[in-house]
Amino acid sequence: MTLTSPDPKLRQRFASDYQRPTYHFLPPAHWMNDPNGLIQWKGQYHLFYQYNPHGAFHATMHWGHAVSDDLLHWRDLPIALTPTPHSPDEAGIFSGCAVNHDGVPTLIYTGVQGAHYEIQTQCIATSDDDLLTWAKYAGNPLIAEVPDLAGQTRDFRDPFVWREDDAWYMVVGSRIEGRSGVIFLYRSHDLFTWEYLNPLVEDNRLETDWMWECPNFFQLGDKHVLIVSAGRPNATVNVQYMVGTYANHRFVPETVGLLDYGYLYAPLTMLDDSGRRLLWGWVREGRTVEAQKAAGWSGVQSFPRHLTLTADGRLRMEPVAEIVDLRAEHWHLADVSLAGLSEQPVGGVDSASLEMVAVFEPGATGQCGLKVLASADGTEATRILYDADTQQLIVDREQSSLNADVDQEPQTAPHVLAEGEALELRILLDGSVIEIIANQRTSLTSRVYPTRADSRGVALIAQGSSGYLRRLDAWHMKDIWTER
Ligand code: DQQ
Repeated sequence: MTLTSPDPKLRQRFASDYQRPTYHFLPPAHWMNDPNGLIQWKGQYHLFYQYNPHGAFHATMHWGHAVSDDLLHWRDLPIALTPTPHSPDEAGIFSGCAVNHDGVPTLIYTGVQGAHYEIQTQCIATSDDDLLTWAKYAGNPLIAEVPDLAGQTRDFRDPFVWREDDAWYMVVGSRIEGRSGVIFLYRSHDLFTWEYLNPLVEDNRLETDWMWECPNFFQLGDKHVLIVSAGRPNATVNVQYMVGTYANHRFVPETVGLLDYGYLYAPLTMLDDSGRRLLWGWVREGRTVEAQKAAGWSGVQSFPRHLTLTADGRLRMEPVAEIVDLRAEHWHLADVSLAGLSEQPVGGVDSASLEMVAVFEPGATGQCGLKVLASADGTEATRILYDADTQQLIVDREQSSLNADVDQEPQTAPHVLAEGEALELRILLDGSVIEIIANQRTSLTSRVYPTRADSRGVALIAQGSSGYLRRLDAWHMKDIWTER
């Protein structure tokens, strides 16, 4: 079998699509959703992802594959996993993880069967050529049955595997019929034979009556963290995290939070060689299925984030430090009183690929923030605001696009500042993607689809604010596919 990597020139056909990100990872074309199988192998970062090679819509899931030396620039590799007819993965290869099994690169994933993916089983594949080609285990599936406790047999997916003491452990996402999401915990001594232990979390305190998918479970500092994506067909989805303690195969959450208040979904983490816990997530689209098909691409990976814990046991998130190598032209503004100010353009900024760091003293009342992706004639702009009265982050998308068919409703996230704490906004703007992380702990990912090529301006904005801008730094970001 000859395997070819996607032609890098494939990307060029999107060169004039200014809604398409240029420094976030996405495949050369077509559909991508969850990150899968993250692993650092011989120094290189491997990113696999849910991929439909036949178009920009969710169907026939494969695992796409890319590799990076620096977490910034990626090289497309051949598709890693393809559904095999008359096998446990004949209808698709759903999400999963990668481990180093005594020197053998190993992928563990969910194989699905049936027109509605009604049979979901856990499968394994290995590589003997440094992750380029993969052989599925002839004895698949490894786990064919959902534990009885589930009361249903369909939703059982997204294995996440780790090494603990002298055994392998696996968590699989599922739901207990009529009750809640659940994470099932398994143990193995050889990675092939698995013994079901118990639900990882006994006392499910999260309000979700649907399944928990894409579990991640890992140690962070002196705590353990469980991340689950709470999925529900045709309804709001979100990503929740729990920080707590783990003993005797049971996890007891102490702190619960939302990992993101917007479009980031189904994240996956990995431990890299330097000991960093890194996270990628699927940034969903905010436009119609037809618009995605017409564009020829759908789905973006969030910029990799480095996870640590805050002093009060919440998740701290920051873009990986490597990001500074993408910074190019720089703009700086400092010491601006917001009293009486409504708008002050940041002169010269003309970019839809920006990293921004803004530090405000927001004052006791009113709103302050930034206007981005602003057209010269004022018809398009997106407003990223902090509302001091309600202590909320707001993304106002009412004017983001002249196209009425894209998501335009405002997005909000509660963000309470401690007494005297400044507001720090870290913003990664890239075409139609805006990742906002406030004070390293509140994440709001947005999608906006400006229609005008000149929607690239930035301004400082305020309304009824008594606050102060300490500083704003903005950098144009290099295109990871064409610039070094
Ligand atoms: N996406 C995959 C599933 C997973 C879901 C299918 C989450 O494995 O549960 O594409 O987005």
